[in-house]
Amino acid sequence: MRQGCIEEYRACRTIWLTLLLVLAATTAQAQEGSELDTVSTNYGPYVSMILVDSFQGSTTDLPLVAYENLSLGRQGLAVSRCLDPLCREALSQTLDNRGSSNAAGVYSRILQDQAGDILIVHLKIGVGAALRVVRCGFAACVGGMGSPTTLNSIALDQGQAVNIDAAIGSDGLPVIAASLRDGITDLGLWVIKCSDAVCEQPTTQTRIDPSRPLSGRVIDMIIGDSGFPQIAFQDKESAGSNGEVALLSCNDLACTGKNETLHVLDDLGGSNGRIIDLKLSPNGNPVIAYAGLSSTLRVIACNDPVCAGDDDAPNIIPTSSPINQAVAMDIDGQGHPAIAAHSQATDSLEIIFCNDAACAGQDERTADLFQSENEDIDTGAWVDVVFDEVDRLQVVYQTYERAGAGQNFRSVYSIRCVAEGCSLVFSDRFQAMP
Ligand SMILES: [Ca+2]
Ligand SMILES: [Ca+2]
Ligand SMILES: [Ca+2]
Repeated sequence: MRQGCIEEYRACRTIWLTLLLVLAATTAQAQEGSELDTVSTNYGPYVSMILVDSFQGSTTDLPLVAYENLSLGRQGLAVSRCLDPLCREALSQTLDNRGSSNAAGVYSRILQDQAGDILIVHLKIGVGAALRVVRCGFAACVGGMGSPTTLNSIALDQGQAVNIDAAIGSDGLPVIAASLRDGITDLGLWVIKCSDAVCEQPTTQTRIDPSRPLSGRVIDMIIGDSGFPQIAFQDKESAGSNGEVALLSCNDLACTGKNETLHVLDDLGGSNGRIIDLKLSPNGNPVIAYAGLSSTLRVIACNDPVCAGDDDAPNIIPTSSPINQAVAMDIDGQGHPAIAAHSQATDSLEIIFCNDAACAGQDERTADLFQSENEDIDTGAWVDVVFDEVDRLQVVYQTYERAGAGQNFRSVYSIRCVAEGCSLVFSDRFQAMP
């Protein structure tokens, strides 16, 4: 019978299907997706993902993921390129070594420009701190041939960057939002506009509001419908406050002239890092997801392009645990957001699909909740999400195993989700089998 199944696949299809589903379910519990870099043992803070074409152009949904690698001999900004949409196979490489600095790959943001080249902006911190730009021809970025990779440090007029985000401007050149600090002096939110593809030529550096030196420890930047930068950030007045969610809408490529539009929208929860995500809805209006007061997950879907008029109120999305470390959002073809949100209290990651454009009505759907029974395992403190062309949500997230003093194991997993659940990726996995 068993031999017959192997020889007569079709005749035993049901048995094979059952076996495969059992295997897939077992694998799902153990792995919760595909691990991106199986050689490294400690990697994955600051994950940032885009979806790219295959070399042959046959698919357009291959994850390309930037992160910090902390593994011995591989420390620095690293990239994993998935060779299939489910990342069953991936190539990984450290692109910018830590060198003499304390860390590299911090707050990395990966982007693809109109020509298809890959741009990664990240920080080296501590000794040898620098705001770094890495550019590679897509094919050359990981494991392929092509134009050489360019590495560059951006010369800052003042201070050092402590948080950043980046976008490709409507002129095709990079623009960076940064929170700067000079020693113990906070310099607030800045916009750094490059005049060439790798920011080698002098850049335009604009301090947004000198009276708000604590602003910008939380940042997310996009290019708005106007073609100019829009930045959702933590606008902070005093050291003890949580700060507020503010949206800066620039009226030029570099946010110069002290004539940008600023609207303050809501209180922000107390964390630093990437707990705010800004995207454009299909109608061109900003949508902002963030952790608000009392660690509530909130979404503001603005009813105009700059969130003006004091009528852009947040909706609170019920979550299983308080949200306070990482929030990542993308918007599907219908304009409905999906959000990955991390809870420090329970070390868990919740994947939520909204059933309307503003996540209103407290009736959003949790597709999955990644939570280990082992209290030493933290899931999703760094996470990124991107919808593919058919509105499946690609998720990359870090798991962190605290295994005692000096024994930390971090990994990045990729999984694909729809509103009905993340386990549905395994039906893709089955269909993809010969
Ligand atoms: Ca301006
Ligand atoms: Ca409004
Ligand atoms: Ca709803």
